[in-house]
Amino acid sequence: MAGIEKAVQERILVIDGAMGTMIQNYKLSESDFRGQIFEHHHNDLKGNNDILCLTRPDIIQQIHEAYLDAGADIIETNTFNATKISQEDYGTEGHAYAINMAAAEIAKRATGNYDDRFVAGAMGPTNKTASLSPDVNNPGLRGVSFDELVDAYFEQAEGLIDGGVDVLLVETVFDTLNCKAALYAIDLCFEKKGIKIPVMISGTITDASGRTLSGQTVDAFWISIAHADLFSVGLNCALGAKEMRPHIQTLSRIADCNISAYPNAGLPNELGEYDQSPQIMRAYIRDFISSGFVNIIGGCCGTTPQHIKAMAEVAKEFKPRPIPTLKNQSRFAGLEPLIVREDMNFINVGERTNVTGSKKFSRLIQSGQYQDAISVALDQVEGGAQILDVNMDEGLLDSKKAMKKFLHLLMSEPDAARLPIMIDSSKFDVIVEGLKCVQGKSVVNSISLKEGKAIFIEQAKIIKRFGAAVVVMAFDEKGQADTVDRKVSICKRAYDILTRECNYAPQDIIFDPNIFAVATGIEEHNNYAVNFIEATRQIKALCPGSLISGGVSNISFAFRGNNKVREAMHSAFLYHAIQAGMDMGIVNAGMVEIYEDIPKDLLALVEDVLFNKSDAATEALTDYASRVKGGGRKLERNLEWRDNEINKRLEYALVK
Ligand code: THG
Repeated sequence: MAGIEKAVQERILVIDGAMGTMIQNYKLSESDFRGQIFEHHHNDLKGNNDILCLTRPDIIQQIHEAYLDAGADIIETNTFNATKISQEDYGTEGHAYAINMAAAEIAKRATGNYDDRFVAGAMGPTNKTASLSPDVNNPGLRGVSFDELVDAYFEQAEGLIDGGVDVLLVETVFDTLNCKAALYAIDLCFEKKGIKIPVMISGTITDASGRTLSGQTVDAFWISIAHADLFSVGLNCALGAKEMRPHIQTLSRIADCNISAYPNAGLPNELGEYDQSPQIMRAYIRDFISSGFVNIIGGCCGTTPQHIKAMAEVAKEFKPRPIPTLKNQSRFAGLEPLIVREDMNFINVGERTNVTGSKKFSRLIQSGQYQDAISVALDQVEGGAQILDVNMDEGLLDSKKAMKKFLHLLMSEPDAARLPIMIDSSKFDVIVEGLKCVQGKSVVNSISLKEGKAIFIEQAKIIKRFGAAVVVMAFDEKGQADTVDRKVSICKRAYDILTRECNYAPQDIIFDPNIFAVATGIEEHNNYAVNFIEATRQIKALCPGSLISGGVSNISFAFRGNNKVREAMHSAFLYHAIQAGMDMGIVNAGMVEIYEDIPKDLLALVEDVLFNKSDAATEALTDYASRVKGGGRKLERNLEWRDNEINKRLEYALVK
């Protein structure tokens, strides 16, 4: 166990305060920032605090020592802006590695005089955001890509590790996609170096609504990063301790790792300064600690060694928060969380944002009408979809490009961005492209043992690095499983590989035992519904914690064009599959009718087909179908409510 892991079990750890304000006190000039190394640098460097690690290491070390003297257990390296992305503002991006390495060495030197103090390598959010457009007129635009962030964070992590930091701290996270890129890079870096050190994450809530800048709630933020085996998660900066309180409380309830909080010294005044005194701040911190919210506390903007001293005194009085044991639930997230609770009947995954599953969507995407294609997603949300399946697998499309463009636009549509995304493609590079566009915890649809175990493991590990859950199809080297035995044995084999060799939580595994069309006229197809339902029952028992899903509309492909019969088949099939343990399904959201509402004569015919009750079942249903051609329910978004007066509109919106 690393020293800090032992220390955090014994006491509440104190993290240091602001670096920037301490540097300001030295009233440094341009030439201090330049030193000798940058004497002839083409840009002004004043204000590039991180460059002081190279040009005035003496000052940075003094500041660290002041915080250590005040009682800080953890000091942060002076590297908040030391990625090549942020350093570009000063034309010093070529020095990023050197800054990080030097910063770590300075901090380590400072802790050298103490036992049991730790250096956290600070990794800021960068000055760019991967989830938001820098241009209001072009919501699909992004100022930085996932790959660029991974590249920059990898270099920073490597410099910090080479300089000897004890932990890495990804902090002031305002966009979870940036944070996920940092986690991705850190994981790559650990793999390259064959080491692992603790990782801390600290997000920031920038407005009173309790969301990150990129729009996530605190619980969605946690769900989106919980894959990374974190030492701690917490919040820093922003609005100060008072406003942070409810969000730290939430995190401390839902996160099964250490909790950190290092707020600003209150809200900034008109001059942008922070003036909460050490005494006042101590009271807030005492409240955090005595309420059992935190394991690590400290200060951000406006806090000084006096503030840290006051906090260290309070920290000594209390025991650290015990880490809670959480229920093993499947959790997904868009801007908001989706937690699969026991009392939840079924999760609807909207199927229509699929170029092979909707003629309308396909036409809109292929003609480049992406904004209109978004309305297909909104219709699914309105129809009750809780996850959106997005598929761009069409020969005439550049699927990677289409996936990226559509997801970027979708993410700027608040009503749709609330939902987790199911990234659906048979091409793994399209899936990876999709994963790079979403900040939440997505579901990959799908992987399988089709091309053997080695490729399966390779893909599973990449998905895990992005923090997504995964749909596994019952498909192996021999082909798609259609019998109960093959469905069950393939899923069990995949379950064992994922949980034992890829470190997957069972809750992140969703099996799809293949829903195939019945009543096609081919006799072998007649057992397909029964086989799915029976396999579901057995897989749920054999693979505890995992979920079962399937493409429900496949079952009725033989009745294309006859929505009345199709909808009856879908709901009757779901009624029985859910009882057998099916947890979620890809459906035409809004078009799944209630089992009890299916006309009894139709229901009898449908169930004869689904349960393969007689040789005449297919013919009887086909016969019925020919008499009720057309029909089916219409899903229309009625926008009349928008013409009402304001109170009625609000009422409608609230009820919705
Ligand atoms: N398992 C998993 N993923 C899947 C499937 C699955 N993804 C795709 C598919 N199967 C599920 N999605 C759909 C989407 C639409 C239809 C069927 C399955 C569908 N569409 C109408 C049709 O083809 O008749 C479209 C009509 C129209 O264009 O309006 O039926 O099994 N993991």
